[in-house]
Amino acid sequence: MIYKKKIKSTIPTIVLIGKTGHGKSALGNFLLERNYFGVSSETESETHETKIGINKYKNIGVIDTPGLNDSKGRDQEHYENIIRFIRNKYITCFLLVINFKETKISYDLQEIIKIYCNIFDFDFFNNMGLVFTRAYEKNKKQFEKLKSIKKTVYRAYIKDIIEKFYNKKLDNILPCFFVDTDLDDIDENSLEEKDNIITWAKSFRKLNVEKLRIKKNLRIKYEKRETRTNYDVDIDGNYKIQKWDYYERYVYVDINDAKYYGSWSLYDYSRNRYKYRSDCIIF
Ligand SMILES: Nc1nc2c(ncn2[C@@H]2O[C@H](COP(=O)(O)OP(=O)(O)OP(=O)(O)O)[C@@H](O)[C@H]2O)c(=O)[nH]1
Ligand SMILES: [Mg+2]
Repeated sequence: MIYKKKIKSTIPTIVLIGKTGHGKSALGNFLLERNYFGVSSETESETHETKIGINKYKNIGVIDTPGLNDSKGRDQEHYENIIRFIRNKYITCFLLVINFKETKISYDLQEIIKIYCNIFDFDFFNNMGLVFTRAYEKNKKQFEKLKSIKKTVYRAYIKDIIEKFYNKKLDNILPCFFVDTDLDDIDENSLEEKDNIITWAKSFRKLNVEKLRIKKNLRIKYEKRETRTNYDVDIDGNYKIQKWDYYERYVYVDINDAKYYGSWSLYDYSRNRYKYRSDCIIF
């Protein structure tokens, strides 16, 4: 029998992340220079599996992921699949995909960034960039102005969310790329940005994705155990019974630092019975 040794790919690979419908799969196709990932034509979320594609000519890999904050409540399933999938890949960077036409940083997007902070590691965000899709504007001057606003506002805001989440400062300045990923009508700016993205993605070493663990709940940052003791005394004839009851409960802290309390449950007890009154009465 011939055993084929599986050689791990060392092609630098980008992971596309972001909100449903913002254009991850379309960007994936744009970077691969062919229609490979399924792109949605409606508002329904399209991608349900994490998938890798390779652009052999540019020597770059792209991983498309399902958007989180899915309306059908499949976030946990999607998250677990993403982690399992990327753990053995040669990941060098992440691109957060944002729709250029959105006029403000939605609550949803903020929530999603916190989820990514919760499921990935701090180091990954030093290798993260922002890609604005649907980035086109007839008026060049207006386009440059909008790009500059996006860069200033989004960079600062997203950096702040990440740094607050980890309570650590990023080295990264969050590079911003602007593309219109329509393969049938590619403009010069997008072509240039594609090369910029690929060069940027190749400038990093592999991230340590093997160490990622799967959490039971992608929105829970951490859980901690709290205990309390109940002390009581019972009298039984000439005997005193000292009673200690030990209770525990779990406190869950979510990505917004809100706390949820589990119910108290008895996990141990002890009883101490001793005579405290003599049986005979002395006159
Ligand atoms: N013209 C244009 N259309 C875009 C661009 N990016 C995305 N779209 C369109 O936006 C819709 C959603 O894009 P998708 O790539 O499917 O979005 P997604 O982020 O993969 O969504 P999920 O798979 O649901 O997470 C599709 O109809 C795309 O054709 C862009 O840069 N230009
Ligand atoms: Mg998709």
